[in-house]
Amino acid sequence: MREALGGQLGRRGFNRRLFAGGAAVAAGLTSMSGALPGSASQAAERATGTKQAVAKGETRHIKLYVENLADGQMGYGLEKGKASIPGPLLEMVEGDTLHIEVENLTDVDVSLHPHGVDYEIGSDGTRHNNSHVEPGKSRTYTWRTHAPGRRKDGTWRAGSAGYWHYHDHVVGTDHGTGGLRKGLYGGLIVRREGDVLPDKTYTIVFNDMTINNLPKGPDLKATMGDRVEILMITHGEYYHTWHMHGHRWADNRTGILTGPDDPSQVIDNKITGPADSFGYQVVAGEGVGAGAWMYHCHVQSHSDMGMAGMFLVAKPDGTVPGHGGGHGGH
Ligand SMILES: [Cu+2]
Repeated sequence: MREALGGQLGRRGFNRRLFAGGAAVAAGLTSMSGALPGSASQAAERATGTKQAVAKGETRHIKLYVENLADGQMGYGLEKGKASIPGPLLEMVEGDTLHIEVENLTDVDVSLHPHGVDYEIGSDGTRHNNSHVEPGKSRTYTWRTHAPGRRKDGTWRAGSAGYWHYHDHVVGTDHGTGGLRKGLYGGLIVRREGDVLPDKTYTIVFNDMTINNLPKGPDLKATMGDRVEILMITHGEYYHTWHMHGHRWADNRTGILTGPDDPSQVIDNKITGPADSFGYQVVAGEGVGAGAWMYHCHVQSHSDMGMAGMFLVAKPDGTVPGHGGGHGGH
């Protein structure tokens, strides 16, 4: 559980302002509807009563430590001694810039390589352009993001929003094969202005035959009605399928239908290969109630070998029906 919450804990400190901003806009809309810019009021129409991402074009600086963990594993952490697998969940809104100073507390070269965001070659995190970090040293990587926009030639340039991830690219081999295997990976979410914000986010990584480098999947805890976000990432040697019992999502950027005519397929199972990532939100227990809802890889031999865990949806009194008589424990 600690591993699964690593990102959550990191996010709480890192992203509090984003959530506060979203809440302020949502509250403002109830008293000022019609007086707000188009994108914000359209977002409110889409999801009245939810908190939404607000684009502020912020530039932030954070520090990320790379540390050795028990059993030869490695992790990223926002504080010394707090490295986790997966590493902390990093969140941005389109237009934000993030400077990440990586300090290497291990005795091998490490790096930070992102998917999805804009960065110059010096922030690539690869050995061939010398953008790795030697033992005891630090290096600052810069990630930028942008909203969708029209190019001069009239074509559309996609925005940065998406469910992405970051990882080491130099431990073991020049592709970071050793770093990925040992746990040097984490989730990165870039939101678009107006995106619905979740109550909590769980980062789940199928890494070879493990989930978050654990022999079996961690418990994902929620209470009925919570808006729970899943960021699903795959690393390693195998293809998997991600399946969740009792809950479904739209196979689009956010996992949320944009309207009754959104043509996105609604699914509860998705194939995923190395370095793929996707995400979505569900309302815990919606239409099905509280319970110990299983999630697992649906490749049968994989689930039989332990690639499974529980989405524990508690009643308001804290009990989880059908789960050991109670409080979400084992
Ligand atoms: Cu699998």
